[in-house]
Amino acid sequence: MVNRHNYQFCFGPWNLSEGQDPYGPTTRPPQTFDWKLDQLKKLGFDAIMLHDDDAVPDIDGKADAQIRKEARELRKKLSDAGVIAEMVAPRLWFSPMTIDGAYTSNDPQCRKYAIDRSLRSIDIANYLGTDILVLWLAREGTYLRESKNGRRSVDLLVEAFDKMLAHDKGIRLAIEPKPNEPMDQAYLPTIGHALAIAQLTRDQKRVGCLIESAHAILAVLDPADEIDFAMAFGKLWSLHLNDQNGLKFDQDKPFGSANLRVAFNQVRALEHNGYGKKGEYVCFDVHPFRPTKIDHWLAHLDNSRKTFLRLVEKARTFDDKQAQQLIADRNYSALDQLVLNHLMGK
Ligand code: GLO
Ligand code: MG
Repeated sequence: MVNRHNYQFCFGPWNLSEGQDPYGPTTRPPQTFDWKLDQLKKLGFDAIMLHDDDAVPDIDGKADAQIRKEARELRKKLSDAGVIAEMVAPRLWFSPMTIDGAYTSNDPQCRKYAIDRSLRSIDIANYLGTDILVLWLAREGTYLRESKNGRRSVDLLVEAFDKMLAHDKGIRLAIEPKPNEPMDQAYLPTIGHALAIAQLTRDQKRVGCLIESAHAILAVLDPADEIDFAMAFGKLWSLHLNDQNGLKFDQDKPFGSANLRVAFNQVRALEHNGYGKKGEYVCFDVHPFRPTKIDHWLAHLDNSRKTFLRLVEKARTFDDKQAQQLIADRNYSALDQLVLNHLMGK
C-alpha cells in the first residue's frame, strides 16, 4: 500500500518574510533575492517557487525583450545554485489595475491587464524551464454579492484560462483555491470548484490544482480529503503544506504546528497516492511567527520539512494490518487510540 520514495522540497522567497501585519510594521529587515536563494541552498531545499515579479522585479514597467533577458539570467543563477524553478505565479493582487479583481474585474481594461500579465508570466515560466503556472485567485470574488455577476464571473475566468492555454500549448494551470481573504467570498473556494471549472476550458487536461493545507481548513474541509480527491483525478500538481488554527485570518503556520493528526493524514494521503513520483514537489507556504528574531529566521522552513519527514516515517510504520482488523470490527474507539498511540510514540 505504501509507496516508498524520496520527496523533493521547495519554498518561495515570500516565505522568508519580514513580519508585517495589518496592525504594525515589519519586525525583520528586508533581504535581497540572492540572500534568500542562499538560505534556500543552505537549508538543502531543491526548488524555488516564484511570483512573476520575484523573477523579474518591476515587471509592469519592462519591455518583453528585457523580461526575457532577466528571466534567462535568473535561470542561469538558479542552475549555478543547483536549484530549479518549480512554478511561476502572476502576482495579480498588488497592482492598481487589480483593485476590483483581475480576470473578473468589472472594468474591461483591468481584465485585459490581468490576462496580458498572465501571458507574460507564462513566457517567464518558459524561460525558467517550468510548465506550471500557479493561479492563486486572490481578488476573484466579492466583498458584497451585488457588486459582481457571479455567473458572468465564471465565464470570465474560463475566458482568461482559455487565453492562457492557447498562448502556450505546454503550460499547465494549477489553481490554488482559497475560500476567503482578501475577499469575503472567493469564486473558486475549493478543489472541487477548481477541478469543475477545468471541464469548461478548452483543454481540461492542462487545468489542475495546488492544495494549500490552511486554505482547505479555512473552507472547513480536511486537507487530506482534498489531496485524495485531487489525486483521484491525477490533478495535484503542487502543494502548499502549512497549518492553521481554526477559522480566522490565513496563518501559514509551520506544517503540523496546530494539528499534528491532520498533518499526519495529509502525509498518509500523499503516500497512498504516490505524490512526488511524477516529479511533484512538496512546497511549504509557511511564515515565521511575527516575533521571530533574525537569528531564528529559517526555523519555520527547516521545522516544517523535519516534521514532514517524521510523519512520512509515521505513515510508513503505521500498523495498517491492525487498523484493518479494527475497521472490520467497527471498533473505531480502538482505531482512534491506535492512531494517537502511534503519533505519541507508544
Ligand atoms: C495566500 C497564498 C499565496 C500563494 C502564492 C503563490 O494565501 O497562499 O501565498 O500561494 O502567492 O501564488
Ligand atoms: Mg499558498
